[in-house]
Amino acid sequence: MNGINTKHFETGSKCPPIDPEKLTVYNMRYCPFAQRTILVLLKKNVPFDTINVSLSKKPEWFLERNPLGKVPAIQIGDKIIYESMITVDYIDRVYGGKTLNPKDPYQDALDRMLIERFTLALPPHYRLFYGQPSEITPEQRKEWSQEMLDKLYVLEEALLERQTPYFGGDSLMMVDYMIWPWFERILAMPAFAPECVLDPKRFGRLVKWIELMEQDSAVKAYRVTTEDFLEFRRSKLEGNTNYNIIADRQ
Ligand SMILES: N[C@@H](CCC(=O)N[C@@H](CS)C(=O)NCC(=O)O)C(=O)O
Repeated sequence: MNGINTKHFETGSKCPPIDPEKLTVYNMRYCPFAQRTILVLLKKNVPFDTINVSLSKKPEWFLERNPLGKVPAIQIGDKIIYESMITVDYIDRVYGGKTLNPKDPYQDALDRMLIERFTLALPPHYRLFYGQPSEITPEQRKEWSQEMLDKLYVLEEALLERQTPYFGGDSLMMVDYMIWPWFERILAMPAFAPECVLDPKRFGRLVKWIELMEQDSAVKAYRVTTEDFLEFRRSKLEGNTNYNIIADRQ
């Protein structure tokens, strides 16, 4: 019924019918947090419907379901769960298929701490991605790019320490999916911040990890192209965010 590339519902819209037997994701096609949830659903082959919502004109019924007003949220019957990490843990526990969280509690804790440390790279990333280019001096751009790359170095160190191709070990696990969405966006950054290139001399393991992740079927199924990210960014910077770039092409 409601696919991942459907149009985004806005304020004043009517909520589409919800199948009580099926999981529904409240999503926004360009949200990296919601992407975490979708990747886990795809990987575990959980059937789901998607309701895409506009975040600049949020439907009233969406705010009733998630008082934080953020995507992702999931609904199964009367149950509503929000916050990306909470949704993926729930899905991993409740649905069959490959278990993505590590069974060992210490490994699980190490993975979660790594995700927290990775998020320190996000403030400079967002400043560069959504800051008005006319208000960012070349010096600031270089400084923030450097800051982002320096904070990402924790990931290179983790792969070195773990001596495995994925953060989750020899196969792709939850920690990999929790980090991945921002890399699709980081790969689009050199178009407007040429300093934001992951130099394989410094980030050899991370670059190989990106190549492996790009082969994953869930990642491929939901991937947004660099061109579409740049188009989304352009529309947002112009103050008229276009959530329906992909939907309008369907
Ligand atoms: N901590 C939340 C963050 C989710 C989030 O910030 N989502 C953004 C879109 S990428 C959002 O819904 N923003 C709408 C708003 O803050 O009003 C999570 O992990 O799910």
